[in-house]
Amino acid sequence: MASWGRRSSGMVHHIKALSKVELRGKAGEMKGGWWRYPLQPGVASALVPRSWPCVNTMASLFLVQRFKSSLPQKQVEDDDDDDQDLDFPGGKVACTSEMKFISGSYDKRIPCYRVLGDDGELIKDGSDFEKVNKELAVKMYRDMVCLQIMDTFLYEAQRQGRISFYMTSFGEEAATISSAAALTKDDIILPQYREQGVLLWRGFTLQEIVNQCFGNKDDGGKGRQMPVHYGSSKHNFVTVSSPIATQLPQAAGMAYSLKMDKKDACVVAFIGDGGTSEGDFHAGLNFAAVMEAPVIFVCRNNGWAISTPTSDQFRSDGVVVKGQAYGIPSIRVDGTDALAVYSAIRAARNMAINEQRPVLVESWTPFHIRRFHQISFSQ
Ligand SMILES: Cc1ncc(C[n+]2csc(CCOP(=O)(O)OP(=O)(O)O)c2C)c(N)n1
Ligand SMILES: [Mg+2]
Repeated sequence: MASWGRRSSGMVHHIKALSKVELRGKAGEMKGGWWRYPLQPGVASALVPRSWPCVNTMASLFLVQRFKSSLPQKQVEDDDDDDQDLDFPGGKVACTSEMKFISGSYDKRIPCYRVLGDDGELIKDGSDFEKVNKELAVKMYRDMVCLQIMDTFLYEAQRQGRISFYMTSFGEEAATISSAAALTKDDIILPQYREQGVLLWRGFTLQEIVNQCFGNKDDGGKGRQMPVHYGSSKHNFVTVSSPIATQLPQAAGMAYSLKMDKKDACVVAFIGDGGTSEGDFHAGLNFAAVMEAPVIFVCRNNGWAISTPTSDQFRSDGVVVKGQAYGIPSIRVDGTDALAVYSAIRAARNMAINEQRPVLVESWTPFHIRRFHQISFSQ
């Protein structure tokens, strides 16, 4: 146990040292208006601005036009005879003599909200996004770099047999760090297992992460959990639970308790695309919708549940449309676009708290980073 302790503290030292070097080394390479930070060769990137054209001189953040949220449609337009309307729970429903099945898909897929293009420039002047000040932006970038370096060390440690299990966030740095940046520390996080970036953002130290993964004497969970099953009440981060999707019904219930206590906070439940194939995903969304609970469901859709592609999991247009089916306002966002994720989560938080209702965010992260890097079991 003592030797594990020594090894883990050495690792923390290396991660910290590399984080600094990385930041200094890359700074000289900044060119152009916006800087796309390469995460790995061939890996999609998080986007970071060079000159921060969006920086707000005031310390606070600009207000952004809120996404419109609509209550479930109560009244269906009716071009037939009004007398034939059916009065059904939820509102009147038009009658039609035409036998017509609704389609299983839309003509067009739901668009993906992006602020930054592949070149790192704003896609469009006047884009609908929330600007960040320089201090916040630098912290976002620093934590993304730190997260990737930490992942590299712990992934290698797993491959070397030092720890039994590890989950990286490669390609998903912006999806988690930008989400964390958009929240307050009163917001309660229910993670799946790949959201260690949120913990880092909230001040959970590298040493605490490594203690957990090594299950050493300083681990807050006393070594009783598998690696990556982090948790910290101090950071409002509920311990990772091995059976995926169980956190969703729990999130709905927890959010309902915030609602009853009239708290100015929401619950944020993360889930992978694979998690949406579990019954708990549907139970959680429906429960939250009916109870009008202030919870944000963030689905990191990376296209795979270990080796099962999304095409073998569902035939819907991804995950975003499932929210609509439950009467939940939903958005699809580019999970590698730090500003888009930040803006979407800020808007979702406003909506969840001010309107006291759930919101679903489907965050698309790179589909081509496969399990070899993302999941490390001991086999
Ligand atoms: C209820 C349950 N079934 C199966 C598993 C095994 N399992 C662990 S990770 C995983 C894949 C999850 O994929 P996804 O939700 O897309 O997350 P990703 O790893 O892609 O981030 C599965 C099936 C589990 N942990 N819990
Ligand atoms: Mg997945």
